[in-house]
Amino acid sequence: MNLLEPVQLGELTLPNRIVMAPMTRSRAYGTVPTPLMAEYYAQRASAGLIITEATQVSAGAQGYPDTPGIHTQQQIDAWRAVTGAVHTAGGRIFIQLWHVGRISHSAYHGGQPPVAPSAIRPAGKIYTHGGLVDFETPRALETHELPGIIEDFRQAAKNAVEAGFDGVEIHGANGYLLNQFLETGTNQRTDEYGVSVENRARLLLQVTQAITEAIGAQRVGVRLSPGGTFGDMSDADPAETYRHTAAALNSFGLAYLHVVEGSQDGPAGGLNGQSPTALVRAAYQGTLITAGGYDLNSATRALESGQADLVAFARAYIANPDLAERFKENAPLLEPDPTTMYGGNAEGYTTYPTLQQQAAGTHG
Ligand code: 8OZ
Repeated sequence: MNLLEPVQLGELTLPNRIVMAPMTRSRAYGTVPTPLMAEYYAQRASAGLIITEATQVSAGAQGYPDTPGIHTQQQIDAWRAVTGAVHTAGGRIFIQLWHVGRISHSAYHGGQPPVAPSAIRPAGKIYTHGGLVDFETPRALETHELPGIIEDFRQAAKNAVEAGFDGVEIHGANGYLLNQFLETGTNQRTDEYGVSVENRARLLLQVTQAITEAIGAQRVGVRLSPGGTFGDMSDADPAETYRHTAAALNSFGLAYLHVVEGSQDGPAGGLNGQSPTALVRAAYQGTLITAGGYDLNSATRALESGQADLVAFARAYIANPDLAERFKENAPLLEPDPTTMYGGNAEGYTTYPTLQQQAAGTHG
């Protein structure tokens, strides 16, 4: 098994097992995708699958500057240009559906506090258009508000299909709303969404149920980050939380489950010595994508050992639009410029050359 072998993902046949991982780049126009974003994703169409940057399911779901949404007709129409460009270039693209929960600020919500499972303030600071400020204490969602959150995810998934996406990935990872419900450090609820792992997983599973009913399970993936600490996350027993959650996702017949190996904040922990991917592999019977600092060799080992079925690459895809070709040729990779990661213009976004352009000196 190697990265360049085809794989079936739902009803799609991917030409290789290389996935472009979801990455926030903060280059939307407000919350509307731009033609530059279409160019950026189309440049990366030789990936087996592209997963877009995290995208708000509602206005209230935002927590970073210039991240896109998929809840207005203008956003849907702008995304259609992105999916059209990727398909014309021969690619396949899922959109990552996102609600940030407490990782936000009242500046994004007309002065209202962000919402979360419980009123627990994250440690640290947050970027707003006004600069870096302290996090605020979020407002705990009322039980009767949760059907509205589920409906926002369901409608966003329908909008994604209207916009021409091949599928959606539910963002259950990295400390955002669905992850906040899953873990005990952020969920102190006493209703049917708190205390037991069955209850903490309920919102994620209800969102998954609503979306799979709306657009078909073969077009739906879920991303999890077992033991991750990004977003000031913690859980009393992450091994059990994620074993239960991964096992509960078996029944849907999803296109895939996507596991984050460690996070921007460092390695995952608390999993009884298991890696996040190994823990999920043992509990989940379907197709598994693993992500987190892989290179060609470690990714090949992950496939050969049966740890995962596909491997997602983030940093490598920032600076190497033709990553699949580079892997095929065993060619050196370019390094991303950290100063152009978030926000700005084409520089450090669509300006990284392909191998061919590099050789001809015609680009970048
Ligand atoms: C880094 C900066 C902004 C957002 C994630 C959506 O970690 C993100 C994100 C990461 O999933």
